[in-house]
Amino acid sequence: MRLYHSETTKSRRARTELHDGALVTPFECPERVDLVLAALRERGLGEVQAPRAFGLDPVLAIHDRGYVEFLSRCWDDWVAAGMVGEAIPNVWPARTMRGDRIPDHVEGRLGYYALAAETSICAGTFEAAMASKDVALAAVDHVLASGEPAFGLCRPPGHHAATDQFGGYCFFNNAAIAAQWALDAGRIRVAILDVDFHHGNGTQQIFYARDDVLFLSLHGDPRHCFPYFLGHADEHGEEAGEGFTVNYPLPPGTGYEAWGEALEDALARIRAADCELLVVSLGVDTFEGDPISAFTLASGDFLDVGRRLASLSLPTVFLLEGGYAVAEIGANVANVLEGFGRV
Ligand code: Q9C
Ligand code: ZN
Repeated sequence: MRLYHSETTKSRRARTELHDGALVTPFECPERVDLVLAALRERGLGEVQAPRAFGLDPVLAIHDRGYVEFLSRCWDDWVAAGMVGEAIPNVWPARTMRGDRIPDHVEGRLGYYALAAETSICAGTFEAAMASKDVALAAVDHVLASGEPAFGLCRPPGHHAATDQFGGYCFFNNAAIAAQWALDAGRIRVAILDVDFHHGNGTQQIFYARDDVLFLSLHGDPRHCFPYFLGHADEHGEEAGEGFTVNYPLPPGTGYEAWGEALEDALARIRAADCELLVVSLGVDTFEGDPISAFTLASGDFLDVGRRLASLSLPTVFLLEGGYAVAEIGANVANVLEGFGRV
């Protein structure tokens, strides 16, 4: 399996995350990258390569131009406005106000382009997001060219990022950008299987009305879990996309047996859908030791996850999403990839 990694993904090191009413050191930290990389190397899972720079066009195929421009300038504008801490949104165009005017002031713009407040923007954030999508694009490009599977060590993650909103530690939707790249390279239909603990609200929103991307997500029930406002079982796509979104909301405390049953249902739907490429949004925050999540998968279960995914026999690209039990993140990711390769 080919592995892609960029040192530039570590150029974002936020100091603050609004968590439980306090500003804490962010769970989504650059150490995650080094720990995953070390585990992949130790297991000899494949050759590690750096991505080339793919530029902004593949980003603009998914994201709004004004949003990308906002992200590229946010930190400089924030500093120029004389702010004290990191850029944290604190006001939104909520239900009772207008959402059709984009403010000029960076504080207002932050709220307009944010879907949550835990993700502070700091120096290096845009550069890291650019490197992260380059990792995803290099990985999918390799799969398309060779048929061989690939893993992209994306960081920051992507699946919460919507057309014009960041949040949930995500800025560019790496999986969506990779899927669109495959479609633009001639693939007719792509499946995105999201196994991160959290619902992939951004990926769902991006493809909700489309029939060229089948999106399936196993996640903590939004009645109890972030992102709270999307990911219910009755969301199944709209217009041409009717039937091309499938959600498996599962209760907090779900273990591997029940999770695996949902996975088997998702795999059956992928088998039935005539897809030419599988993009796995690979979060390992389903792990029992994850500090902000509520499923109870054991490290060894991730080997079986990989085996089950391999049973699809599809060209497959894995892109890292969440996983915050940093001591075990390397072993958990490596287990999925080893299980996949073993079949
Ligand atoms: N205070 C990903 O896994 N907050 N994002 C959760 C903790 C946001 C997770 C509650 C979690 C975002 C890619
Ligand atoms: Zn997650």
